[in-house]
Amino acid sequence: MSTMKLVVFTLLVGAIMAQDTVNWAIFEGRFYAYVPKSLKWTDAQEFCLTLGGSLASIRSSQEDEFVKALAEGRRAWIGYSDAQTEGAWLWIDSDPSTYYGWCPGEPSNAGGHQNCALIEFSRLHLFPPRAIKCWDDQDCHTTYGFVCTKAL
Ligand SMILES: [Ca+2]
Repeated sequence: MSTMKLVVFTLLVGAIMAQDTVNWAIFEGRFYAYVPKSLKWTDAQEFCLTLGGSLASIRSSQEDEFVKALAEGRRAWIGYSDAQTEGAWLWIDSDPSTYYGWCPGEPSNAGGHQNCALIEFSRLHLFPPRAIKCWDDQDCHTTYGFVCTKAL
């Protein structure tokens, strides 16, 4: 096998294997997948790009619940970041939505370096006492699974 053929073959197998790691689900006109790979936020976005998508934007409470159900209680990066300008949270896919599902007290920017959002952060709600799952900002270099979306 020539080197070029080997490169093409390797890329092809790589693409097929990448596709195999995700199960797409459909919600209101988009594909969504929870990817159980532990990656930094920028690497997660790169991985979503290889699947023809992007880290997920979340635009309503219904979509929030759907995406959380996909993640099955696991923390997961979504495509929301204020890395460019502190406090100016933007969706990586440029979605103009202003919906958010932050936990009480979040985004905290703890330590001055929390610029990426994840879902399924557990927070104890005191009155009435119950565990709630909501968004938290964390250090973008921390590794988590993540949720990709792509167009149908
Ligand atoms: Ca935080």
